[in-house]
This record gives sequence, structure tokens and C-alpha cells, in this order.
Amino acid sequence: MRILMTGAAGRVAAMLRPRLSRPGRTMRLLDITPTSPGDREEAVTADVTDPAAVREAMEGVDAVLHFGGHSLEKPWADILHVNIHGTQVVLEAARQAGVTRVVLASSNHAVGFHPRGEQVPATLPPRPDTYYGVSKAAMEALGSLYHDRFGMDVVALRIGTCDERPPDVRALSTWLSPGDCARLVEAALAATGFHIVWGISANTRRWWSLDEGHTIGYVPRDDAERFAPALIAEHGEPGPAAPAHALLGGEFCVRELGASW
Ligand code: 15L
Repeated sequence: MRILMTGAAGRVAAMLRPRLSRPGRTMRLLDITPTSPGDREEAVTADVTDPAAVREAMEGVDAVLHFGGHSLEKPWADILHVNIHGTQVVLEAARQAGVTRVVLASSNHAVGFHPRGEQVPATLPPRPDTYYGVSKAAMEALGSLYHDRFGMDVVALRIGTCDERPPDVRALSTWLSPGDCARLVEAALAATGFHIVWGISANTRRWWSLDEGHTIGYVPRDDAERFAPALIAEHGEPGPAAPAHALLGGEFCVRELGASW
């Protein structure tokens, strides 16, 4: 089995690559930044917005993990080109190559302006907090389109905060551990149909439901709670009215729209 991973030089890909490595599986790493392939990996230096290059990279591929694109807010033109056009390029190249399975790295910022709630379902409609969030809502919509039109199996992961450790108090709710991220991707690679699922660990303080993840067989093992005493001692605990906790997207909702952060 060969999996094409876009955004392979990125932070999340670095956590995923060793965890997704298996005998009998080759990861084809695609990024605009050259990557050094390890065992059972091959590298392609290409731009996700270049249809011919992505189509070529799709040869002999069984599934796609689309993690490429900007991962934070940028000016509209950049978001439109790299994140929205780039996602269409990847899905269309997959379709043309007969690749029927695609996993999309969406984000909680597609729905960041929704107020915080308990166990919010992943069916929550888009309510983006940034142009970046708009691009993730568009990514989910494109995935839905390619599923309905062409029967492709597409899972969009509304990822929270994927990091080795939760970086702040908000992430006690939104953390996705690297191990759980790999477990989520494995479940998504085996799923059929179209799904949007939250990308979080089994955090005691989570705001988002794991039900849709369970539906595709995702069973998280980690919980950010073990980091809570140290994080709260260091940063204090934001009240429910603070932007970081009142709205799902946290600080993204109040930072300047269209600026490069
Ligand atoms: C995201 O979508 C970003 O890519 C990441 O850097 C984090 O900011 C994350 O959301 C988050 O909400 O913590």
C-alpha cells in the first residue's frame, strides 16, 4: 500500500511519519520544502497548487493524507490559493488517478465562532473564525462534494491542538496527542463514506464529542489532564468569558483577520 502525504515537511507530519510506518506500507512524502525520506518513505518536492505535479505524485497511490497548506491565518490571497485551490487540486488529482480514499486535515477553526459547549458534535455547521477557518470549511465542503459526486471515501478531521504536550490551558480541552493523531488517521484510512470527526484525545475537559470518531473506529488513549496542575499553576485558569475559553476557536476569534501570524 502506498499513501501520499501532503504537507510532509510540516509539524504534524513529523509526529505522524514514524507512527504510521508499517511493513508493506510506503509513505510518499509531498511538500514544497524538500524532505529526507526514511525507511519505507519516498519524497516528492512539489507544490500542492500545481495540478500536473500533484497528478504525477498520485501515480500508484492507494490513499491520500492531505495535510498541506497554511496552518495559521494568512492574507486572503494566500489562503485562497494554497488552502482552497490546493485542496481542490489534490482531490481532483486523486479522482483522475482513481484514488478513492482521502483524509483531510481540517481544523476546529472551521467552526471557531461557535460558543463553547459540552460534547459539541462534529456535525456542527461551519462558523469560521478566520480566513484560515474559511479554508477548512471549504476543505470539508470539497470533500463532501467529491464523496457525493464520485463516491470517494473522505474523512475530514477537525483537529484541535496537535502537539507533543498541550501548550496552554485551552489545550487541556483541545489536545490531540501524536499517538491519538496516528490512531485517528488509521481509523480514517479504513472508513467508508463521508465523515467529519473531531481530532482530539480523550481529554477529561473536552468540549467536543468523540461519538463521530467512535463511529469510524477511533479509540483515543490519551488525556491532557495529567498536564493540568502544571499548566494551571503557570498560567492560571481563564474564566468562561475569556476569548480563549468562551468560543471554540479561542484567540483566533480576536486576532486580526487576514494578518500573517
Ligand atoms: C490549528 O488549526 C492550527 O494549525 C494550530 O497551530 C493550532 O493553533 C490549533 O489550530 C489550535 O486551535 O490549537
